[in-house]
Amino acid sequence: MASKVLRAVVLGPPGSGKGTVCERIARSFGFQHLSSGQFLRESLRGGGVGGFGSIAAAFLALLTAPCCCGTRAGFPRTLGQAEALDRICDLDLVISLNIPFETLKDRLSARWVHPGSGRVYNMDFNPPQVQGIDDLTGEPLVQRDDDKPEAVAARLRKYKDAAKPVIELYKSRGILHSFSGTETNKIWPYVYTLLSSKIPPVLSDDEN
Ligand code: G5P
Ligand code: MG
Repeated sequence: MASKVLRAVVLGPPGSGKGTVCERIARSFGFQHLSSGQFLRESLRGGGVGGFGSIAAAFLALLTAPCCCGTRAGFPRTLGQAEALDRICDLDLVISLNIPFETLKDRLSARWVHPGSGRVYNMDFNPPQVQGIDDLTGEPLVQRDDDKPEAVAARLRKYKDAAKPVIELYKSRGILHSFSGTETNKIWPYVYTLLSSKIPPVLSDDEN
């Protein structure tokens, strides 16, 4: 059973490394990683018709699970979602990733994903052992439709407008921790140190 619950969210624009950082946090601290984007994709693949409301409800239910230590990538993304989250729990900390736009575009054009699990690869950063094939299942990897350059620009604009008030809200509460840079490997040690000050790790930072 978890001895302490830490409620953290990771915010950042498309391609900023939310998923990558959350995976490392999950491994290093024995947390569960929840991704709102992955929830949405799975729902659509499964023919889900409940819309974002039902996904949000499932996501919020998971957030309230007792003894669940977790990090959430991509939620809340709007002020309305932040207010909904406020009604069910108090966040301990918020990690915000600030990555230059050109870096985001480059990363997303080289991203490949395993649709079944959501596992993420990058042809430069963490390539699969065999090109185009998932390391664990041997199934084919795909590129996300929303990773095309024109879609990335639109996602980024949408993110900026929606995220600004959310970031301001958490800043005013003194729980916002922002990290800027172009490389996850350089940002990661700072994230690890921050979290280690709140909850004991199960792995050292270089084991990721
Ligand atoms: P998602 O799935 O949450 P986005 O757009 O917020 O989508 P995305 O694209 O999944 O975020 P990420 O998780 O921030 O990006 O980044 P990542 O996958 O870890 O890293 C990006 C790539 O860079 C990967 O290939 C990784 O290997 C590589 N990489 C990481 N670090 C480095 C590095 O240092 N160097 C290099 N070279 N590469 C690196 O949501 C999808 C959509 O669903 C909707 C929205 O429309 C959203 O756009 N949605 C919501 N809508 C409403 N409310 C919500 N709460 C919603 N959540 C999602
Ligand atoms: Mg992601």
